[in-house]
Parts: sequence; structure tokens; C-alpha cells
Amino acid sequence: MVRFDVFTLFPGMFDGPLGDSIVSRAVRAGLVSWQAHNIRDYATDKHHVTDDLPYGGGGGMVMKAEPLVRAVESVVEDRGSPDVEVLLLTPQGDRLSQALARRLSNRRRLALICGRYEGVDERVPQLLEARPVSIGDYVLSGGELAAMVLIEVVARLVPGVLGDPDATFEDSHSEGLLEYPHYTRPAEFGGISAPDVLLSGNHAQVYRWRRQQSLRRTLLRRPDMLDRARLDDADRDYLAELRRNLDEESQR
Ligand code: 6GU
Repeated sequence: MVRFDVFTLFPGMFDGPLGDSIVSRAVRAGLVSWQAHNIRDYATDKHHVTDDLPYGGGGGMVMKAEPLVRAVESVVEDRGSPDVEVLLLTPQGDRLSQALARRLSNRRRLALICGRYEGVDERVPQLLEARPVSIGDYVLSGGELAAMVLIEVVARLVPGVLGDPDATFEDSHSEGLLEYPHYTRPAEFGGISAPDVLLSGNHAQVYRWRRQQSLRRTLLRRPDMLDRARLDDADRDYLAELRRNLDEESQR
């Protein structure tokens, strides 16, 4: 069971994406729970102000420390516990990866702070010992979409959330490589046939073909992943052959 507490100025954004599909099924099965908390509710001044001008000048607004720290401290009362972690969604953070998601899925409780505007007062992550997390090298208007991505990625890793244990096995087996291409009926469509090997019923050949397709795709699209992938001797031989063929093609 993992519990997510999201701190945001736009709690309404979460209902749609998290109310459908995998995450909602996981919630109904009692494997995951989430709640979005409006930071404005924790501002004590008359107008519930949550942002202010940056010290030192410059453009934009900064999210105030006080309401945010009060929000997280009132909701996440067990913040000191080792199975609780506070995350700050920001483009300056550590990049979210499957490996980080797996580590986070072992926590009992995650607090997610969604930044907006130019950023969050630096004392927020400092006081809450929040880990900064980004979902990639591009700029979103706020951390909300990033928080939803993180929740979906982590929720899928909670034991029991994915229905098909075969799919999980396959995922972990081909870990570190891109997936092979998929086909379903009809055998021919738009003048293009599904590869014969997939219709052959020969499981060993199907396995070999898929593995080689995964290696080929990874080499062509994400060669950086091959440095970290778990490869056996047959994989390395196949990659060497592919590289030789590509070199020959480029010399023609
Ligand atoms: Cl976590 N926040 C924002 N504002 N932009 C991002 C991001 C987060 N991750 C990638 N871009």
C-alpha cells in the first residue's frame, strides 16, 4: 500500500487522470490511495496569499514557504519516519527513471509538492528535507502533470496493481531494452504481413526474434541504454553483427 499526498494550488486537475484506468483500479483494490490538498487552505492571512515577489527582484512570483510548510506538516504527521518521503516536483530535480520509481514504490507514503510560477521558496525543500524530482528536460507550467506521471509510474510497481503477472515478468525480463514490435490479427493489413515467425507457434524462435528486435530497436533509437542493459553472449554477438551491417550500409 502506498499513500500519495499531493500539495497543489490546483487540486481539481488530479481527478480526471487519476480517476480512470490503472490508478483508480488500484485505489478501489486498496493498494494505493491519493489525496490532493489545496495549499491555499493553509494560508492564514485574510486573502489566502500563496505567492509573493522574489527577493532581489526579477520577473515572476515565488511560492511562499509558510503555507506550504504548514500544509505538509499538518497532513504528513509521520514525516520523520523512514518509509515516508517528501518530493518537490521541479524541472531542477533528479530525473525520474524506472529505477527511482522502483525505490519510491517501497515507501509507505509519498508527499508530492507541486511548484508553480518561477519556483518555490528555497526554505521549503530545506525544512521539509524534500527531494527535487523532474520528469524530463522540458518546462511545464507547474508540477501537477509531473506529479500525476510519478503517481502512475510508481502505482504500477506496487505489488498486485498490474493484473497480468506475465506482463510484469516480461517487463522485468527485457529490462533495460526497448520493447519489440507487436502484431495482432489480421495476419495481413494494408499490404503488410505480420512476421511469419510470430505465426509459427515455435516459442523458442518467437523468443529469439523478439529479443533480437528489442536489441535492434535499442541500438537504433536509444544506444545509450545498451551500456546499462543486462546482455548475454548471444545478445552481444547479435549486436556486433548489427553494428557491422550498419557500418557496411553507411559505406555504400
Ligand atoms: Cl517536475 N515541473 C515543471 N514545472 N516542469 C517540468 C518538470 C517538473 N519536469 C519536467 N518539466
